Amino acid sequence: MLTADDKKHIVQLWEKVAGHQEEFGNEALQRMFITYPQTKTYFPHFDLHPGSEQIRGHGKKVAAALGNAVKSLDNLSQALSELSNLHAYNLRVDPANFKLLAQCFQVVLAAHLGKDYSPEMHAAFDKFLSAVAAVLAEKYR
Ligand code: ZNH
Repeated sequence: MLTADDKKHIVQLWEKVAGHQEEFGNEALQRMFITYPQTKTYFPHFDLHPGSEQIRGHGKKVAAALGNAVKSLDNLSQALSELSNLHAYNLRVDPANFKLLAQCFQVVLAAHLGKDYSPEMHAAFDKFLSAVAAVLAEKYR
């Protein structure tokens, strides 16, 4: 459950991310594929080498989806409903992987934002990514 303070922090944080969405998304994915190589199994059709344009393109989509979610903090389920269908029925990504991407995204934020990624921001953003992951996983059965 996101508190009013969490929501405020998440919106503030995303203002700092907004100009770098593609770059941060790309770095988070590159990091995920190297740190947790098991995540590569979902992308057999991608070029997963460092510098891959496909990773960059996908990073842009994932970051844009997160940006949209930030605009809908009061009804994430509705905002992410199509993506939730896609992940549950088509992609069938093991939800454990959502935590791995979240972890990588947070390392990217810490590396780029430094002091601006304060413990309060970290706490709020971690709750946000967990909430997004919960929605993406809610239709699995
Ligand atoms: Zn996912 C896809 C988001 C996680 C795997 N995704 C996708 C997209 C998006 C997303 C936006 C696109 C769609 C369209 O196109 O329509 N994701 C997302 C988010 C998250 C995620 C937001 C969290 C946060 N995913 C994930 C993970 C994984 C995945 C963790 C594994 C590891 N996805 C995926 C895949 C796909 C996707 C495989 C498909 C790709 C292609 O293109 O093919």
